[in-house]
Amino acid sequence: MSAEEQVAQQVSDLKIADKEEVSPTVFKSTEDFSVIHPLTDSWTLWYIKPPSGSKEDWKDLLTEVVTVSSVEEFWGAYNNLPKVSELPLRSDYALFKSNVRPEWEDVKNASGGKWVYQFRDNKAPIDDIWLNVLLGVIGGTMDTTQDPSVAREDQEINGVFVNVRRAGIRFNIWTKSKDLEKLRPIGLRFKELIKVKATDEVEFSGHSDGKSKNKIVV
Ligand code: MGP
Repeated sequence: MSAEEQVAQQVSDLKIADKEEVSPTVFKSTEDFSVIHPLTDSWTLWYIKPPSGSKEDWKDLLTEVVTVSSVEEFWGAYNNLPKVSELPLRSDYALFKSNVRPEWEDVKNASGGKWVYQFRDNKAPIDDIWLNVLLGVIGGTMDTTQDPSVAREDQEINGVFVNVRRAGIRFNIWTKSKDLEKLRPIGLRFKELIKVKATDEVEFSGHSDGKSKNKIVV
């Protein structure tokens, strides 16, 4: 089995293993340690396989792997999936709120954009950085708009991508809007979570802005 087939097999095994019985949550009991810890949102992990030819439809590359709604489900999924460093070139992982597809076309992404940083050398601890990004997103520490005074539908982060590319591993934070006042603190927080220097720049661009227009850096 090739490395690429092994990754596909692990992804599909996890899809089958997903969801056993529903357990009581921590809100029901503060003493019973078998209870589960719900997340504020459900998140879906997607695997995007490398295109095998130039004519392949983007939609055919996407596989919905697993949806997690609790801390325990998150670790169950994370511990059974290939690490980013084991993925084939030109593949991606994406983790999105379960009501948003990881596509520009989704109505919740269409007016938004993404903060991006690409590690151009192969010395960065990519697996640790991706885990940091995942925890920052599901735990709500990445989304500086996620405080109790902000309505859920006004929160900015829809999801995150990691792209495995020859030029280097690229991390992307997809946002709902292009409102820079709200997005600048998220960009700065993103820099902290991926542990780049303050002088390194992360770049924001809108999904509909084209290649070079309207790029903002922090
Ligand atoms: P990419 O993964 O964002 O960048 O998109 P990459 O691989 O570095 O390549 P480049 O083209 O930006 O230099 C790769 C390709 O995947 C795009 O050109 C699209 O064909 C397709 N694609 C990626 N995304 C995130 C989408 C999407 O949301 N919708 C559609 N329709 N196609 C997408």
